[in-house]
Amino acid sequence: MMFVPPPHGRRTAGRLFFAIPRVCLTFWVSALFICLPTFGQFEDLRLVPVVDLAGVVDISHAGDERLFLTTQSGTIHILENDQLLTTPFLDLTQTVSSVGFEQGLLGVAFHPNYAQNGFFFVNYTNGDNATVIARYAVDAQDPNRADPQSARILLTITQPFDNHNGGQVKFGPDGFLYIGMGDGGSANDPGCRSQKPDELLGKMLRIDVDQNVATPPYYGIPVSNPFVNDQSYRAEIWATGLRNPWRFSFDRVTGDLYIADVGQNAREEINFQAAASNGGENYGWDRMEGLLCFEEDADCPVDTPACDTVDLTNPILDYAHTTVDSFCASVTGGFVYRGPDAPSLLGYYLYADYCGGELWAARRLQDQWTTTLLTGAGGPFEALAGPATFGEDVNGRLYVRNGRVIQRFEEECLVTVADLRANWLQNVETECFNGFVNVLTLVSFVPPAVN
Ligand SMILES: [Ca+2]
Ligand SMILES: [Ca+2]
Repeated sequence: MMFVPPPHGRRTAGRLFFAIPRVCLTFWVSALFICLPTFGQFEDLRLVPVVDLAGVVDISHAGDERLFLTTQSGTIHILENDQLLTTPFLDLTQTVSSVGFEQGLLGVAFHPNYAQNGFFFVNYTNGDNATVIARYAVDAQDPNRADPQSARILLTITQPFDNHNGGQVKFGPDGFLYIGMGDGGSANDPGCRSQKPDELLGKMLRIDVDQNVATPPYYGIPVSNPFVNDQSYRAEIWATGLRNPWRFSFDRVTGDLYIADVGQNAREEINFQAAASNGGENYGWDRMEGLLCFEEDADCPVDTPACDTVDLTNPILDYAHTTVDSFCASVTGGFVYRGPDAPSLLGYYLYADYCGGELWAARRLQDQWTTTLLTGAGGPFEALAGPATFGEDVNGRLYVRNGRVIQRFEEECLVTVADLRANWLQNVETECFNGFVNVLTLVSFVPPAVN
């Protein structure tokens, strides 16, 4: 293991004086502090290196304190108390094909009742270049090992090209497994697969893994899936019109779904689906790329909505490739921050660009989405190196891949609620004065129930 120093691990003595001008205004209203945002809100954020492990594309947890790190080449490793266990949890390198740049073991999701049933689900590319969704179980004798003989294949989805495989699998707050599928690859969705109702490509899928647990296909269709009564659709489809959803996540507090969709040559986008959604959204590809019109294929279904009509759901945020500091642009979706370590990020959705290394924090205020660049001039971070994935642990701590290193978001001067209550005056008047601002946010923060 190799550790590198955090890029911004500064700690300034005597910062009390300098901190005063940017301390937010506080009021005591109905027993709640209200903290107005101030310029420089994010300046005490830092990224703390946790582990050096090459090729991580998924970071997840099983409902306990361990972190599971998945490499594109096909291994799943356990990080326990920030220490990497020597033996992988599961080694699928002989099963997974990662020949193509976007192929490999791309996602892992642990069953909401993992502690009882030991089931987890993987998304990988097989030797035929197809996407496989498979279930595995933990070893009955060893909680840090999976049983490689336990594999049950739920879905095998043919991929016409080796790129745009999506790859994320996650359980929603409804207990169903969501699967992000890319459009099959090449460029410009040559088959208009994202809009075809009988194709699983270019879609968000939703399946019930608690049906047919012991018999093929080892899943069933939730009766509330949006197209179960339309025979022209595959019943697994939850939403359509995606190009290459490279990372989606659920806000662990609200249940809202955020889908980052990689664009073609012009725009990268973030899509939002409220927790109350009944599904069936059409996210537009390839009629639209971000907020721009794209193309009208002759082989699209005749009823495919036209660009910029109400039947398409526009992204909440998009950005131009020309704004990214790189020859390419490729969005990596993150999470809404709900952890204990970085209070200034609470409620913000974090996302990054894999090519340029930019990192943003977005939030909605009065139905307007705004985003703040956290990297480069004026931001707390330098550009990240190939941020391929984010990940949450059981407590909501947030991690990001930066080069080979997995790093955790933290705030430099953090005072805990317990600290504050024990001796708040001391905390206010000592070197953690700036942390006081964060504490105010922390006090009003209600930790979410896990799973
Ligand atoms: Ca097309
Ligand atoms: Ca779109």
